[in-house]
Amino acid sequence: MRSRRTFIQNAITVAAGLAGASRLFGMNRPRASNRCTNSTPLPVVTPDVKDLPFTIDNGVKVFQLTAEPVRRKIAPWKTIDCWSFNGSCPGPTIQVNQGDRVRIVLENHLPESTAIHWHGLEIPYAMDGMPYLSQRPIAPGSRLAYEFTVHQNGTFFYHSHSPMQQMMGMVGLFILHPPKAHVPAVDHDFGVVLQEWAVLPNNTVPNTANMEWNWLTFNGAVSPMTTPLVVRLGSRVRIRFVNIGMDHHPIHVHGHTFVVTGTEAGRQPESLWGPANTVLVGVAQARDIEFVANNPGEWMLHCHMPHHNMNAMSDLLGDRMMMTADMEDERALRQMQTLADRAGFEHVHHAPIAPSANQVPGFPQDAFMDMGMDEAVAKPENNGLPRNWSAMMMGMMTLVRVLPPDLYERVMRDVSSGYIAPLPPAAGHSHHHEGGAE
Ligand SMILES: [Cu+2]
Repeated sequence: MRSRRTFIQNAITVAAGLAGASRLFGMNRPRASNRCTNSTPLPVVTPDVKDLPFTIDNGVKVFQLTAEPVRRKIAPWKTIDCWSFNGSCPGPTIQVNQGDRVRIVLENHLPESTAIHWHGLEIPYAMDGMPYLSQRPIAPGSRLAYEFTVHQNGTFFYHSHSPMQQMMGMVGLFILHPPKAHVPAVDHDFGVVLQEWAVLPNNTVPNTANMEWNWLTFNGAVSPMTTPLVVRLGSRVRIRFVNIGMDHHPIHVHGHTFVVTGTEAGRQPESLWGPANTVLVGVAQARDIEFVANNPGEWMLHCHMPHHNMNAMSDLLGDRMMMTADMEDERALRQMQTLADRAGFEHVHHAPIAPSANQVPGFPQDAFMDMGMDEAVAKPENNGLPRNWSAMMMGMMTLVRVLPPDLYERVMRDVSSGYIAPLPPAAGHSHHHEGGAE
């Protein structure tokens, strides 16, 4: 129990997730991106989040969830106190098959009562998770079993129905697989949970009553700590987004055109698949997008709300102020280095500014905000990215790495073995001392 509580999600690799999911579905799938030959749906990979294992009891898939507080590292320099399922925020991903009978036992280790709602599932009223209506609140230290048969398929989620507990992080993906993969079949299937947090400067506890959010996460991590989605060039990719917060998120992918193949109610008819490159994932909604990754590159996938692709967005207070407090280039750089030393970054640099910058009304806007932290977020999935790639990666953002087969194989081998490649030489990177001001 203790180890679960202190479990740090960002140590989990995609490889572990894949291996776990393959075991979960009893599949023998040595290579992640091979299209299924038997039309069995691929397990969904939730980067930075584990799958929830199960046992079988008389044909019923039995899952154990524990609602409990956890310290979650959302950025290399920011850890928050949120509420979780099984020490995971967002909660572990549940994956079952359409038609399965499932039993989910919720044990409450929170200091207050709770319950779980199964968002969008057409299940008996008694299982709906509504305290005082369909059930008694689950008191601290007690447990309750939910049991139902799932007859739908698609991207669903589970969450506490208490608004404040939701904003403390109590949500997780609930994937219902169809008996046969939807056509056209995908080669990669990812899940991404969108969350926002209001953590005031020098605090670790989210302010769930706030209306202004300063940390925006994909699967519980802000960029550049998010683990990229690594896909093979030419493969068909599905990404499932779920939003259980206070804000809407227009999710945008670079370099590709996708279709929206599903909502929180399951698969959409093909006649509704209009082309797009941005999908609005509203509160309480799920959206599945699919595209052919036919354009090689390190493509951004991010919420396009300007403040949602920033970290520590808190007016000009607190932790953001640390980076912008001094408008002199040299002193600002020293301040950034001080912060970086404290947070364990190993190098800091930023984009060039003009010698006359301080005479321009409005300065600074972006200057001093982009901080490279490649070392602090190094992981096999990032192998081969250019030096200082992490500098403009912030907030609700990750990369879709569309890699040619040889490079894809190499990165996936690294993911399996846990090998982290040395950073490429710094030579080519832009720095204000190296020719920024003409
Ligand atoms: Cu957003």
